[in-house]
Amino acid sequence: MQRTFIAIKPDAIQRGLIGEVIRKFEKKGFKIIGLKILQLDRATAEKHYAEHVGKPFFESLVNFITSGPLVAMVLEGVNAVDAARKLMGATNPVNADPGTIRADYAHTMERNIVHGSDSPESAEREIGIFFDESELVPGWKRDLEERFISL
Ligand code: IDP
Ligand code: MG
Repeated sequence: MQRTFIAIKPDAIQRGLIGEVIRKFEKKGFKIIGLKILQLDRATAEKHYAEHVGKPFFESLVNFITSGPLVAMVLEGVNAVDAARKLMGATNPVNADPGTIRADYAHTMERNIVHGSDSPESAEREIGIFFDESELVPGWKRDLEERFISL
C-alpha cells in the first residue's frame, strides 16, 4: 500500500468538476483517506511547487493555484503514486491518453484540472504540507474486505 497526494485545482472547482474527479479515483479503487477544501496562500503554494522556482511559468502557476479554492486529497492504494498519475494523464492534456482525467476535462497545461505527486517521497512531502497526520484515516477497510477476511 502506498499514499499519494492529489489536488483538484481551482479550474476544476470553478467548472463544477469536484465530483467527477473524485469519482474517477473512487471508481479505480483508491481509498480516500484525507479530504478537504481550502484556499492556498502564496507561501504555501510556493512551498508546494518549490521544484519549479525560477521556471518561466512559476509566477503564473502560483497565481493560478492561489486564485480560488482547491480540494486536497490523500489516496491510498497499490502503487498509488504511479497509478494516480496514469489515471490523470500527461501534464499537457493534448498528450494525455483518452479516458484520463486531463484528456477528458482539459486542453491546456495551465488549466489541467488536477495535481498528483510524482514519487513516494514527493507524496509524503506534499501530504505534510496540506494535512496534519491526525486529519488522515489510513487503512480503513471496506465491508467487503472485512467479509472476505472472515470467510
Ligand atoms: P505535473 O503536474 O504533471 O506533475 P509539473 O511538471 O510538475 O507537472 O508542473 C506542475 C504544473 O505546472 C503542471 O501541472 C502545469 O499546470 C504547470 N506547467 C508545467 N509545465 C508548464 C509549462 O511549460 N508551461 C505552463 N505551465 C506548465
Ligand atoms: Mg509535478
